[in-house]
Formats: sequence, structure tokens, C-alpha cells
Amino acid sequence: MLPKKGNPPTSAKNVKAEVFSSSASFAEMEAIAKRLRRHIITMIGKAGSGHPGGSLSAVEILTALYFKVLRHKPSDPHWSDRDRFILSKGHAAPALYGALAECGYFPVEELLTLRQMDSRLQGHTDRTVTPGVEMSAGALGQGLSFAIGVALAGRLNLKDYGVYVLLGDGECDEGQVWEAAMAAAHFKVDNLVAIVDNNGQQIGGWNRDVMNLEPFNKKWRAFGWHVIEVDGHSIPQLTQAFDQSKKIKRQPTVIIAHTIKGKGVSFMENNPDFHGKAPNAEEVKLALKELE
Ligand SMILES: Cc1ncc(C[n+]2csc(CCOP(=O)(O)OP(=O)(O)O)c2C)c(N)n1
Repeated sequence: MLPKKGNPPTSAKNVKAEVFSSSASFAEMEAIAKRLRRHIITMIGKAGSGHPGGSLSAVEILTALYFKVLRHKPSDPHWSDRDRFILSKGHAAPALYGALAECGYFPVEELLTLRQMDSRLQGHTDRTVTPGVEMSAGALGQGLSFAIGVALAGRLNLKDYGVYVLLGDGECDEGQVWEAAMAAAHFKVDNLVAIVDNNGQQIGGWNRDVMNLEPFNKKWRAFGWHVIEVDGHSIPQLTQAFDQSKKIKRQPTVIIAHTIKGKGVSFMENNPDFHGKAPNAEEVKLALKELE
């Protein structure tokens, strides 16, 4: 099934029918971030499976992008001048679905169909069914390469769109990430921004125990990238970093966003058990109470 073009906006409060403008205040974006966390807990709890930890850590990054940085049109997901957002860590699909629904790509109520048969919202992203999803993902390590292709296509087609790609830090264990990092610098892909959700953990625990990435910033710099480090839960710092990235020419930018896995729910924070486990009914209740 092909994605439906021009889905009508939903009842969500922040929906605008045309190009999103950058008018949301920081306070409004913080409120949106809280709603995204509630969506993540509710939809994964209902589905009975999914990845809460790495979805919750990415919430402010997605909020800043979708409500401040990206030029996009929820009423026309295929608009050719849109900025592209590519979720390379495809298991964080619930966070992306929440942001897309809040923008009006599809109804917020549809979030409750996560992972059901025939739902447009599968456990990992599928660009052929979900309005607003740019890449089918789930096999880690591929999004940066994909994003370079999209960015170079923009350059060839004389388009001025930006390409933003979100990677996990554990995902950066993949060799393909570093081949892509080399290629982006070599081809001076300056319409590309990579964001690393640097929550310090992956599926099997702390990165420092599984595969140490440090000195992470120096690695990116050595590969020819402009590096910015921010608190990945600070929407002001994130938006400032995205602003700065637009001024960097003839070099790709990476934003290393320091985050907490499971952010916002005390018993999920820094708890690898909730990497890929759904909260049970009691845990959903507790989590939603914390997110009031
Ligand atoms: C190629 C590939 N290998 C293994 C997996 C299984 N897997 C899913 S999530 C994950 C950990 C990813 O860690 P990270 O990128 O840090 O994600 P986050 O902690 O932000 O959820 C792994 C190994 C996968 N999806 N793809």
C-alpha cells in the first residue's frame, strides 16, 4: 500500500495545514515533548512490545526538529522542497510516530495501532506505508549512507533542503557508519546534519563495556566533521546547534546529543531492561503518573 498523500490534519493542537513555521516557544515545545513521552508509553504498553528506552531519549531531538527546525508540510508528506528527517535507529519508531501525529501527518488516535497487523505504524519504520517516514529502517548502520544519497540528490537537483539523520550511539559500532562518515566529509556534504542520540547504552548495557566509542567527538573530527556537543534534553541547546549547523559550509555537521536512555520515567532511566521491553499495565500507570 502506498502512503496516502495529503492526509488531512488531525485534531492535535499544534497542527498547521501548510508549511510548519518556527513559531513554537520553548515552553510549548517542552509541553509537546511531554506529550510525546506519554504517547510512547501508551502505545508501547498497548502493543505489549517495543523499545521505550531509546524512544524516550530521542524526544527533545525530535521535538526541536519537527516543531522548530524542519521545513515540512504535514498536509503533503512528499512535498519536494521539504527538509528530510531520517531515523536511522529505526527501533525508536514510536518517538517518530508521536512527533508525526502531533504535527498532523496522521491522527493521534492511530498511535494505538502500533505493531498491529495491517497498521501503518509498524515496530520499525516503513516508508511505503507511513506518511512522513523517509526511510524503512531497523537494520542499524544504514541511515547515514542513505542520508548522504538524499543530500547529494538535493545538490544535483539544485534543491536547498537540509537532511537530518538520527543515529544511536550503539549503532555507531557499525563499520558502515564510519564508511559513510568518510564519504560525507570527502564529498563536502554540507546540507547534511547527523545527530547522535548519545545515551551511553545499547541493547546489551553500557557502550563503554560492549564497545567503547570514546573519544567519540575526536573520532568524528578526525573523519572531517564539524562537531557540536549539547545536552540532548535541552531544546534551546538543540535549536542553537541546528542554527549553527546551517552556517557550516563544505563540511558535514554532527551534533552529539548527550541524553539519558529512558528519560522522563524514573524506573526506565539508564535501565537496559527497558531497551526493548514494553511496560506492563502497572508500569504504564506509574510512568504516566510521572509524566503528568
Ligand atoms: C544490524 C543490526 N544489528 C543488531 C540489531 C539489534 N539491535 C536493535 S537496537 C540495538 C541497540 C542499538 O543501540 P543504540 O544505537 O545505542 O540505540 P538506543 O540505545 O538509542 O536505543 C541492537 C543491537 C539491529 N537492529 N540491527
